[in-house]
Amino acid sequence: MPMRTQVAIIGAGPSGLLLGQLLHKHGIDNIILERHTPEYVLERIRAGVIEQGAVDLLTEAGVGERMHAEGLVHDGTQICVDGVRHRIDFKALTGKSVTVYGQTEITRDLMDARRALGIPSIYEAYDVAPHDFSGQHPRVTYRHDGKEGAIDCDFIAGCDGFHGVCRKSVPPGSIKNYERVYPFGWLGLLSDTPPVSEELIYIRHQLGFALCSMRSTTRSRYYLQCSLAEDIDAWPDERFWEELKLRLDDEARAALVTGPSLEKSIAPLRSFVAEPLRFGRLFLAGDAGHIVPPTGAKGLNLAASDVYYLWQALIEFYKQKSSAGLDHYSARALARIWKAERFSWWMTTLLHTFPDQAFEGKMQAAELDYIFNSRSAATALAENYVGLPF
Ligand code: RFL
Ligand code: PHB
Repeated sequence: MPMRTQVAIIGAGPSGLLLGQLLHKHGIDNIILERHTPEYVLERIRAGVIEQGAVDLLTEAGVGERMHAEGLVHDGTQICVDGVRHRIDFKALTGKSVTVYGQTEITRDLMDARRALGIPSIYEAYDVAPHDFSGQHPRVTYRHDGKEGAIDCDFIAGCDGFHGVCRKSVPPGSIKNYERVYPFGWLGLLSDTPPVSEELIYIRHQLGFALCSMRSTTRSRYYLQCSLAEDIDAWPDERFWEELKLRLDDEARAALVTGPSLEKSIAPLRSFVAEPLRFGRLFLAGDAGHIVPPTGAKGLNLAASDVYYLWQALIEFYKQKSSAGLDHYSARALARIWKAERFSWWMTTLLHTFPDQAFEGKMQAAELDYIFNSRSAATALAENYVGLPF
């Protein structure tokens, strides 16, 4: 006998977990199917910067307590060009701040809350497949513990990330993909060492971009622009620290505390948007529908705004018997997604070293000079970084 729920959610990343939590709070049943174990999901080191809108939504979902206690509120960020640091004062320019609180912690808070409420999740669900979403009675099939399973539902939420199954299940003629792949990646290192600065430092350097970020006052996260052909085994910790030092300004170099890495990985940089995000009763949310390069810190925040629109639409459907929100989901979400895509592409273009750097470099220098000397230009950066409204 198949199980039955109102919303079958595929993927237990931040999108799926947050949607499930918000729906449950409003009496809408949901089941999450996740391919990996909870431990595996928690081991992925990803986002660190959370916009106020996402903070508010997590608070609304009832999982804000630890984030409010442990998250670091940042009123600005630093941009370092040719060894000189400039500050973008978010608070003065926009009245808003961002919160530094790791995606791992958000995921843990959401997982703990879901478990405590007894909302069903099936981890290690293999061969998950969405069916019949163009009609009124969708179904999700999967394999778990060696047995076949099926869930009948009203809607399927595809929260299964960029490599998930939902987007791939849509007939090719009904989806259009927009994509840009960048000619470099980010080599990231996490360490239990105090950050070099109280605020993040985005560094433009002739050797390549670098970013000094953090997870807490005792845990740092650093990134180096690297070649896509780079082999992680060629980067012992010592080599990473030496390369980072070359890209830092004097003050940061003097303040840098090195230590053993807790995690080290290479991520490619990509801009990607699928249109539309709705296919009958299947909805894509988060990385399943779009990817941004990490330079603007927008990925997780976009996942939160998608979830907000989808959650509101589902409430409208169940409580007010109106399909209007569902009908508008794709257009509403995409309007915000494309602005974040533009900002992330622009930040990436502004700060990285490109193969044809002679002309690009001059453009970058001119634009940075403009940002540091024009309140309007700095405000445009700050307004996008702290997050456009949703
Ligand atoms: P996720 O987190 O990829 O979760 C998708 C989940 O779906 C599961 N799954 C399946 N389950 C069942 N069946 C299948 N066939 C399945 N296929 C996949 C996966 O196992 C997984 O658990 O997507 P979600 O929930 O949409 O969340 C998106 C965010 O994870 C992502 O946008 C951010 O991490 C991006 N990002 C950042 N975002 C920010 O807002 N601020 C940042 O500072 C920031 N920094 C980053 C980042 C991403 C990075 N990398 C490595 C991609 C820094 C980095 C380095
Ligand atoms: C991070 O801390 O992982 C991080 C912060 C800011 C970014 C990207 C990643 O723009």
